[in-house]
Amino acid sequence: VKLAFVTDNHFDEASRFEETIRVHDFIAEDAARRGCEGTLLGGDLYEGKSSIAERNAAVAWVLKMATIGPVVGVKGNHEIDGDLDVFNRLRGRHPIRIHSDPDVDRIGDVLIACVPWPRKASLIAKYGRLGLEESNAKATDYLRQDFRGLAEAMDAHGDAPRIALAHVMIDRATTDHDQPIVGADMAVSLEELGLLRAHFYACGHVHAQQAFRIGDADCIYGGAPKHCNWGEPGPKGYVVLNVEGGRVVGWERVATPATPMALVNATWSGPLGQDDGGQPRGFRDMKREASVSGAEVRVRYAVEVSDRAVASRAAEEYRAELLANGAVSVILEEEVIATTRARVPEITSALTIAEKLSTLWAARGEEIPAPARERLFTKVTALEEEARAAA
Ligand SMILES: [Mn+2]
Repeated sequence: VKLAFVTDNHFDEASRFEETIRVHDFIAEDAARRGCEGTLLGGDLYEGKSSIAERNAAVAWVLKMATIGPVVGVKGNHEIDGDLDVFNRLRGRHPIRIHSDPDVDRIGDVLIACVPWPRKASLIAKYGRLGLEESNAKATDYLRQDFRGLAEAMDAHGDAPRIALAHVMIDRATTDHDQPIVGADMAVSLEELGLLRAHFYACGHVHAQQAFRIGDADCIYGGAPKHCNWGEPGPKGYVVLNVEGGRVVGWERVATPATPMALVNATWSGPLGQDDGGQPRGFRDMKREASVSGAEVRVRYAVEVSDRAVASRAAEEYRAELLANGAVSVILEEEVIATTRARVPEITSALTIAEKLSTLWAARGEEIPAPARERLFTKVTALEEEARAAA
């Protein structure tokens, strides 16, 4: 039997909603075409509390997945308590069950240990009342207790294939640098996950695709099916699991036709900068994380205050060039450099703040018009006197 494993969907009306729907429609069609007979959902179906439009889109997609076989899912850290209950009341062609509590489910003869996002507070509430320090240490013990319990519950079904479906932060996982951490609570180690004694670990939460080993079993992050944030340059997709003869015998990542989000970083080095290596004139240290063709591009460039206007004009030119080279859209973002200069020695010998400012401006070669100079001095002197009075 083949199962589709899809995770970190993030249906979000406020962010590239059309793209999300398009990519999920692709998955529904592709999974059906490949002969998948069930779906595993790894959590974070929503970005936050669901809106009507998000619910409609997510429900429509889950119902599509339920036409090829049962849908079994776990709650992630992004969903609000109770927000997923509606799915368990849906009448699809096949059953739909999303678990907000740890439980063993099954699709055909495949056992699924369902591990929703673990929270310290709910573990403590489930197993006992403790003080804060004691809680932190105990929560991990309780989580292990949950995992052992799920493994034993699967033992009761004999030698069936066992998949762990978990929304968890794995200790040694690397997140894409721009993935915001939401509801960060407790991380689990591969050793702890291993207590589930599964033949395959299908994990959600981290959007970057990666794989680990737990004993003889593969443990993977399915990764998000679309780009959710800038700075997620890696490939996007879902996973097809192949279960035969009572074991997970293979798995394959399927790339989705997700629109890339390419981040370009650069530093403004002045209009006389060298135009080499395809860098637009005036910029240096340019780093592109992905091809800009067909991508939504963000150009983030560092610039000193004094160069903002000229850099902005050059960035606009670069923007036009990227669009001509096939970028879907280009956002320009300037990052003004906070200049930390070496201390000007004369400043220390100047007595008042006004004198210090004059010395600093002179050292930097900055020309401040007399009226502005006067206004600043008046304010600074007032501040200085007030501070002296307070001291
Ligand atoms: Mn998550």
